[in-house]
Amino acid sequence: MQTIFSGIQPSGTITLGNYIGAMKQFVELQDDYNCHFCIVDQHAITVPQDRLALRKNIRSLAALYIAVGIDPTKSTLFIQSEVPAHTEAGWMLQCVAYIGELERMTQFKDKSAGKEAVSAGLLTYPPLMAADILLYKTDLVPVGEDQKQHLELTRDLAERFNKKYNDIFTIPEVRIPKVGARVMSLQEPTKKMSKSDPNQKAFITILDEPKVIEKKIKSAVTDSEGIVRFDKENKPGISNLMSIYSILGNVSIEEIERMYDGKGYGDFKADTAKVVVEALAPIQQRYYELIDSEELDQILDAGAEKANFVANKMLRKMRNAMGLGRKR
Ligand code: ATP
Ligand code: LTN
Repeated sequence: MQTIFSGIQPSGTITLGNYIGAMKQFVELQDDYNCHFCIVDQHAITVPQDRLALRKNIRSLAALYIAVGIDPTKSTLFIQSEVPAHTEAGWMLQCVAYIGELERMTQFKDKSAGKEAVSAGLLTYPPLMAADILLYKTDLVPVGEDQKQHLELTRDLAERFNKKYNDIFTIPEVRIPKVGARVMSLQEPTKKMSKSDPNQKAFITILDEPKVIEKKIKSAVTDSEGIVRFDKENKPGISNLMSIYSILGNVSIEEIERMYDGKGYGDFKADTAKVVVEALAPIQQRYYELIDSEELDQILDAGAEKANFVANKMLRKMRNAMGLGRKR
């Protein structure tokens, strides 16, 4: 069986973008792969976080993984900071990475733009991500489109390490969904939907209540043409809503165009909201059952134990390859 690794930052409640671009595919893949899903809290602290909010978001993300359908008997679910091998391997890979290539990462450029104080961790974020992936001999990394560049760097670092030290790493492939790889902001549909967007109206979280979802979709930016037609370039707002409808409602884009032929944006938006509310209802119900349960702690304890075991084996190989410490 091939191995999968993916991570999500506990930087806020996950959005429809995270769900459609990442989590939904995790659920579909877990029957066919040896899967590891991680709550990457060490990555979240590369930007300022409130400690209480971070704690809450970590637990909430864990519950959401289970609520969307991750089965802990099939997949390993764990918190990154509970497996210290990640930061140690991340350090070693920082020493393999070049500053120039890290400065070229678009996520770094986007997140540091216009900021007065930028943490060094924001720059060295990708080698830590590479460590996450490489520690588990990962074959496949399912992520949204925005992470493609980080995956290319991970492959470069793995190849460089293999050549320079010892051939120990599997070179991972990226897996990007065909539809929904880039769910756009509801307010600026040329920008990706992001959970850390300061404008709350720009994203729908997976825990938003029906009324909130209706409101956000109603106020989503569209165009003045008034025709429900898929055209990403000229009609990014409507096309984005159509993609969301299509994926969550299991209806093709062509079918949606037919269904709303001659109807206005009002009807289309109201129905899109309905589709979203219905898709999220069972997830929300399971989430509230789990969030304060002991079951969740047991799942995370078991996940950390399994992950520590696997990661430590690779970490020992890395230390040996680089000549750190004494031979073990
Ligand atoms: P932040 O706003 O804190 O940077 P984010 O919302 O961009 O966070 P991440 O935690 O960085 O989310 O990403 C988790 C996963 O969700 C990744 O696989 C990423 O590619 C995917 N993802 C994030 N935003 C979108 C989006 N708008 N459309 C599709 N996939 C997305
Ligand atoms: N950088 C990713 C989160 C992330 C990740 C990973 C994804 C951290 N480590 C390992 C896949 C594999 C993000 O911002 N979405």
